[in-house]
Amino acid sequence: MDLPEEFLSAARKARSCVVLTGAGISAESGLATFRGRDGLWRDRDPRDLATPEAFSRDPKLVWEWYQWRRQQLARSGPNPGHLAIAAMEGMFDSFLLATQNVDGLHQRAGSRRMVELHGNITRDRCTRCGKVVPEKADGGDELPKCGCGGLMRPDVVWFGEAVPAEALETAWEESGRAGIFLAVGTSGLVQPAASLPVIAKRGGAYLVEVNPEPTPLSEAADLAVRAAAGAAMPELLERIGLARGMQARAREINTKSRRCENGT
Ligand code: BV8
Ligand code: ZN
Repeated sequence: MDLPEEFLSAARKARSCVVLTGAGISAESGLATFRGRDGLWRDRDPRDLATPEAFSRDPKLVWEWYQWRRQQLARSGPNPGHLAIAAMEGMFDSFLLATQNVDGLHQRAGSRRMVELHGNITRDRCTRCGKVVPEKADGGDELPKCGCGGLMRPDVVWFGEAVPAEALETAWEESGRAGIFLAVGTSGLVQPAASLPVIAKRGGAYLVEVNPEPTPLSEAADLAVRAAAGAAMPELLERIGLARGMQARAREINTKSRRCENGT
């Protein structure tokens, strides 16, 4: 992959790095994106289902959709794109991954320095007392209930609901200070997440977009890598590592993530 000198110099000099990911980074793990061709669930638009109104109107339908997504997730796992981002943490003094994804694949890939902007599908939350528990097995026709009698819901942020304040604060602060910002696998349509690259750019970050398609972020990007994240991220990781004089570490990480790719 040809990379401009400005990218390599930004990668060399940056003291802090922020990565924003969206559904596209989990596409190569076999999970449907929100807005791609495969993004629709049966004949419904996810955006009509991921709302508190849909849940109060028909909790059974919304639960069916989440159980279907949990089944997809159970058969899935992190791909080399997730692994490369987890490895990137150790290359910068300050690093933050802000994910819009709710699939938990970044944590399974080893990411630790991260915030979940939209919650996590592997947890349930009580609509009455707010208690959060690990997801319960599919109870068939019975809707999951809390010990307090309240109806459980997936612990995710729906459209029209506030993103967890602490996660957002951290993401805003780190983005404003980032020397390099990577927007990976996101259509850049959902707010307030889509404001992060804009804040980073305003703070002087070098902005990289990794996405096979152009998005509303493309115009502001200093570098658009028109490729799938599973292929591009290990390559970017190695080049960033080389630029930062971490040859051995970059190569070792890459072999590991390539091994993951061939499932060895
Ligand atoms: C809120 C969890 C207010 C559920 C999700 C301005 C300011 C503030 C809010 C708004 C605003 N304008 C509009 C709003 C409202 C709304 C919004 O942004 N609407 C959009 C659609 C216009 N925002 C909200 O409602 C947010 N809440 O603002 O509340 C508030 C404040 C205080 C008090 C009360 C209320 C909450 C938004 C969170 C919604 N929840 N998910 C669940 O998942 O079940 S969002 C959902 O979309 C997912 O999280 C998803 O990740 C996210 C964003 O989509 P992407 O990740 O970008 O995925 P997408 O499919 O769109 O794109 C995939 C991309 O990957 C594509 O570009 C594709 O080309 C690329 N790709 C494909 N394959 C690959 C690839 N890239 C790399 N490699 C590949 N292999
Ligand atoms: Zn409860």
